[in-house]
Amino acid sequence: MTSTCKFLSALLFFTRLLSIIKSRVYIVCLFVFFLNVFHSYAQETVIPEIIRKIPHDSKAFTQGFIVDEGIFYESTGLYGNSSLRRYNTHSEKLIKKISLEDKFFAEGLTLFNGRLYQLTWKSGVMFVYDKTTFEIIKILSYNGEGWGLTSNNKYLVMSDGSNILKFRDPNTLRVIKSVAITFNGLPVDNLNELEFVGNEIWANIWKSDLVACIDSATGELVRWIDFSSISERTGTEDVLNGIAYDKVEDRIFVTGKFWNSIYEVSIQD
Ligand SMILES: [Ca+2]
Repeated sequence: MTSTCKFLSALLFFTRLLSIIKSRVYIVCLFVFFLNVFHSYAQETVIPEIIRKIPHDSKAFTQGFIVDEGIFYESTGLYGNSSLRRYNTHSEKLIKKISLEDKFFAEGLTLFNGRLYQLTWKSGVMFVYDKTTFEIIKILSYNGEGWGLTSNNKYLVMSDGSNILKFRDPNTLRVIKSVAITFNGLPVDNLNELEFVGNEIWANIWKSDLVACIDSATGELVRWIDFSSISERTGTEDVLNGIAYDKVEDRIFVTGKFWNSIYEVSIQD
């Protein structure tokens, strides 16, 4: 959104100057300045294209979303309605679902070393499940809130609603490093659902249709993806909150809380 604001601010600034400056030289210089700002905006923001739509349970309060071997795994939230579920990439019909105790509000979900890891919002509890049976193998604990979760072959990466991503040891949850995400020098808060896509971490920004693409090595925000053209958002709750990457077939899927569809999308680099 910062890019959009910058673009609109630049347009307004440019228009005002045109109205008060009569010199053609200045006008030409200002026009070149405006083109540079527009070029920067266009470079930093990418618009996705829909490849296909897949039905999604419109009662699912999506908090975590992954895909593995043609199977979606989804974590849904809310007290008294949190779950872990599995279904294939052609239908929302559930293959397996378990419900969490009413006291837990489920959050992010990832797959690491053949096990599913599921966060909870304010309980400081992370459940570790057998991927096939959904049996709880162990329960880990952490301080602070749990929002989004993803992993590579070494770390779990967690968000907590701030602009900080924490890289944690998968066995102990010890914080190995914390990275502050900024854009144009300003913190990018409300980092939520996460997904490793190659060497990048994609993070959707709570209550927006924007996804920040972050270099996982440096923490640099390399570009935005603006999903407003496909978002089913009508208010502040039904926001985009599911990003799943199929690294075998290089496919991206997105969905949101209470959305009717999962969208397989194409993103141009
Ligand atoms: Ca995800």
